[in-house]
Amino acid sequence: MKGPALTKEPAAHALAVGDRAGVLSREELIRFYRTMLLSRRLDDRELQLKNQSLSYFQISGAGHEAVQVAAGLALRPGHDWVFPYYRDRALCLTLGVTPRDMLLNAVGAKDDPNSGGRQMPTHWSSPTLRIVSPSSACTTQCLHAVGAAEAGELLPRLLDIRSDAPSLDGEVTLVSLGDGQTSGGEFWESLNSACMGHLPVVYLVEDNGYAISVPVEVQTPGGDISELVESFPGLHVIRVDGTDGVASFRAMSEAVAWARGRSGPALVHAHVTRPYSHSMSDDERHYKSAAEREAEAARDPLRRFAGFLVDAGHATEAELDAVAADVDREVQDASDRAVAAPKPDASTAALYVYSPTVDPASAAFEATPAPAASGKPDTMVSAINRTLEDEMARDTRIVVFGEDVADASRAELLTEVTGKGGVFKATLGLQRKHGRERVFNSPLAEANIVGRAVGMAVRGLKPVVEIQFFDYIWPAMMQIRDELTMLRYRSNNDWSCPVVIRVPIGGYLKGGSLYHSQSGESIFAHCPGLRIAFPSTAEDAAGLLRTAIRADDPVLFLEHKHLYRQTYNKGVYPGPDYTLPFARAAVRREGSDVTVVTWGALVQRSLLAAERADREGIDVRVIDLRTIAPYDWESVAAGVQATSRVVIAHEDQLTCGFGAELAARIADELFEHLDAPVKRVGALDCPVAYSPVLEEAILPQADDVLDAIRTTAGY
Ligand SMILES: Cc1ncc(C[n+]2csc(CCOP(=O)(O)OP(=O)(O)O)c2C)c(N)n1
Repeated sequence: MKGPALTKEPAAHALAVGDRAGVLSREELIRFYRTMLLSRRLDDRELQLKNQSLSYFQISGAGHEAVQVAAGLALRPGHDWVFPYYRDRALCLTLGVTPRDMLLNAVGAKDDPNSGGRQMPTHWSSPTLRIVSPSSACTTQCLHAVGAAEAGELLPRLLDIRSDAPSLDGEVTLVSLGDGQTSGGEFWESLNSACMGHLPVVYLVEDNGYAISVPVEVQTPGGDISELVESFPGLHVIRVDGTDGVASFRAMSEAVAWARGRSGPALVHAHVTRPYSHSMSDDERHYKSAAEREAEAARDPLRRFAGFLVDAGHATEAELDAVAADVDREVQDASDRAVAAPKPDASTAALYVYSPTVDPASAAFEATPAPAASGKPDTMVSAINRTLEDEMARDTRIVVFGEDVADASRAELLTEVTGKGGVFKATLGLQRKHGRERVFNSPLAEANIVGRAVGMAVRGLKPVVEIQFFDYIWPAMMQIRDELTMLRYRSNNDWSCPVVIRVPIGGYLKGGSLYHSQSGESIFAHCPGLRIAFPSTAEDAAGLLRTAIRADDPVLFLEHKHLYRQTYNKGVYPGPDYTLPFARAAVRREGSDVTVVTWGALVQRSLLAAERADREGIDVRVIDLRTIAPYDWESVAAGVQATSRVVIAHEDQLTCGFGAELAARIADELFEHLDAPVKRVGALDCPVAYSPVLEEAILPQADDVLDAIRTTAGY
C-alpha cells in the first residue's frame, strides 16, 4: 500500500464540513445540490460515452444522491475510512474524488487513479481519501470495514507503530451497500463482529427496493431490513427517507456521531429510488410498472432538493440554472480530458499481481540457520507454533485469529483452564504470551476470518489467520479469490492485504472421512495473486512460514495434518531468523533413472517407493516441491533432463490436480528430453471415505507410486 498520506488537499468542489450535527449553511445547501447534480450529470455523460463506444460499461448512482452527499458531509474526508459500493458516485464526489478521476475510470485510461484501467467504471479508490478500492462482489466490503475498524482500535495500542501512524483520534468506518446485499451472509457476519466489538462502523443501506429485478419483499422477510437488525445489541438503527437531503444529513450525522463517540456501530436504512435501470445491460421496464416508475420520479431527490431550496428561499430558479450550467461545463471539460487520455500499455497487463518490492522466492530469503539452533528434533506442529511465537515477538503488527485459536480467553477468570490453542495446538500459548488483543477467537464463520483480515491488512496490520480445516475453507472462497488476491491488482498497487492463511489440510488420518481429509491446492493455484506453501518437514515449515509472514503477498500456508506429529519429518527448530525462499525445491533423494516430483504427505510415500524401486535396480530421484505458487520449475526441469522419465505424485485427486499443470508444462517445454510419457499418481476422483479400507483405496499409497515408477522405467 502506498500509505494513506494525509497531505493532498480535498478537491475544490468537496463538501467537507465534518461533524455538523445536521446544520448546513445556505452555501453548503447549494453545494449539496451542486454535488447531487454533478453526480447525475456524470451518470448521464457515462451513458453517452458508453453509447459512443468510448466506455464499456455503465451503472449509475441516480436516485441515491441525497443520502450519499449527506453521508460524505457527515464524514471527515481523509480521516475516516470508507468502503463504498458501485452506486456511491455522489458520496465519493463529496469526499473529494473528482469528475475527471471518475471519467478516466470510465474510459479505462492509463492514468485512471482508481485502478489504472483495470476496474469497471464506478469502482473508485483513493488512499489519500481512505476510500478503499471496492470489488464488484456484493457484500464482501462489510467484513473489510469491520476489519479496518478493528485495526483502527488496535493500532494505537501497538506501541511500536504508534509513532508513525496517522492520527486515529475518533475515526469511523463507513460501509455502504444495497438492500439486496443485506441478504448476503457476510453482512450478517459483519454485524456480529461489529456489535461484539462495539466497533465504530456506520452501515449505510441504500434501499432502492430492487436488487437488479428482485424486489425487496422477495429479498428480505417483511421487506424492511432495519426491523430485522434492530435486535443486534449495541447497533443504533436509524431509518430515513434517503431522497430527502436534509433529513438524510441529520440521520447520517447522528449515526456518525454515535460511532465517533464510541457508542458502537450504527446502521442507517435509507429509502432511495433507482430511476435508471440497474445498469446498461438491464431494462427495468420489464419488471417495474409505469405507475411505479412515475411514483419514483415524483420522489426524485434532485427534484425534491431543488424544490426545497427554492421554496425555503435558499436559491432562486435562476441561481439553480447557473449551478447547472457550471456543472455542465465541469463535466464537459472532464469528459474531453478523459476521452483524450492515453490508454494503458499492453505490456503492463500483468503488473502488480504480486508485490513489486518483496519476492518470497528471492535470495533475500535464502536459508540462514541461526547459530543458536540447537536442541532436540521436534514435530512440525511445534515448529509452526514456535515460528508464530517468535514472529509475533519480532513484529507487533501480527495478529492471530481463527476458530479455537485462543488459549487464555477465560483464563483470567478460571485459572485452572488453559483454552484450546487451536484444534491441533498450533497456536497454543500465543494468547497467553502476546495478549488477547493480538490473539483471539473468531466466530465460526470462515468468510468472517478472511474478510476481517483483509480490512486489517489494508490498515497495516499483519493478520496470520487460521482456517480450522481445509475442508471448511469454502465459505471464505470469495474473500480469497475476489478480495485477498485481487486488491493489489485492481487498485494498480495502491492497496494491498498481505494476509497469511494457515490451513490444516489432507488425509491419511484413519477416520478423517469426507470432511476432514480434503486436498485441493490446485484450486488455489488457479488464483493469481496468491502464494502457496506446502511444507513436508518441521524445518521447512518454520522457514517457509517465516518467509510467508515477512513477505508482502497473501499466502495460503498449507499444513498437512498427518505430518504435524510424525517422527520422520521432525527437525531441530532452526531459530528465530530462519527463512526459506519459495520456489526452492528440495531433492530428498538423488537418482538417475526416474524423477518423482511430489509434495506434502506424498514425499514420504515417494521415498518409500524409491527405496523399494532401488531394490529392483531403479534409481529414483525424489523432488519435494515445498511451494506450489511459485514453484521451482528449474529443479523439475533438471530432474527431467537428468532422468528422462518423470512421475508426479500428489495426494489430491488426479483430475485437475496440480500434477496436471506440471505434466502439461513438461510436455510443452521438455518433450525432447522425455523417454517415456509423464506419469501421474493421485487420489481417485472421489471424496475420501471413512472406513480405513476405503480411505486406503482412495488416497495414493507408496505402492501406487512404485507402480508408476516401474511403468515409467520400463517404458
Ligand atoms: C456476490 C454477488 N452476486 C451477484 C452479483 C451480481 N449483482 C451485481 S449488483 C446485484 C444487485 C445488488 O442489489 P442491491 O444490493 O439492492 O444494490 P443496488 O444495485 O440495487 O443498489 C447483483 C445481483 C454480484 N456482483 N455479487
